[in-house]
Amino acid sequence: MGIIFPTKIRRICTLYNESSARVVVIGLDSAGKTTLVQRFKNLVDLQFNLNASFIQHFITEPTFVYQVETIYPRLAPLALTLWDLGGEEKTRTLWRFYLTGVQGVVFVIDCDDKERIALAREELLKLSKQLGQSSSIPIIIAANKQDIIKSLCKEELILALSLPKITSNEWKVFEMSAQTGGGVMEMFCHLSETIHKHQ
Ligand SMILES: Nc1nc2c(ncn2[C@@H]2O[C@H](COP(=O)(O)OP(=O)(O)OP(=O)(O)O)[C@@H](O)[C@H]2O)c(=O)[nH]1
Ligand SMILES: [Mg+2]
Repeated sequence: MGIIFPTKIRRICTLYNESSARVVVIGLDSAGKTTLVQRFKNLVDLQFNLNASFIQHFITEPTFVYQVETIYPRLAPLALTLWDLGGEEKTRTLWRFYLTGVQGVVFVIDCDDKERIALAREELLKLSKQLGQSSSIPIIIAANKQDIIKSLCKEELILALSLPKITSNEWKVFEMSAQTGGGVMEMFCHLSETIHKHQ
């Protein structure tokens, strides 16, 4: 037993080449960013730990500035260091300071909050401009809260954000629910693979 365990750890470390990609998780307040990061962490925990259990509900507080988590998903080419930024109005002005050296962006949208879709679009446009010349940085749009029946679906969201016009960065929309976990692992694995290809 004492020999097998370190070997497994070494194999896992080799798989990731002990490196991680820097990613910002951005979006309006209450979009579900912190829940998403916690859900991803929980799903990865379930991949590795037989004693782990699915967490039904996360209790979150509005994020004050930022929180950071490095997460190592099984079989993804790169681990992800996720900078979960606060989305409240006064905190949004600080987002630009976290974009230096970033390799990927997850822009989280509450698809049930139709009244603020225009505001989310504005912030996404601003972000895209701030990324400036770094158009090789992939932007993942997390169409969150799909567990709520009246949420905008992927096609409706693409229209509402006028996505092809808004950014010159490579983008992709994932329907998901941080609450149920649906779509979460697929989204982060896609991001890890895309960043890995760009390296
Ligand atoms: N129904 C549903 N509720 C969700 C989902 N994701 C998050 N929530 C809820 O949305 C609320 C806000 O979630 P947070 O994760 O704190 O949002 P945030 O984007 O981190 O917010 P700030 O830190 O203030 O920027 C919480 O009550 C979550 O339980 C989801 O997929 N479905
Ligand atoms: Mg938060």
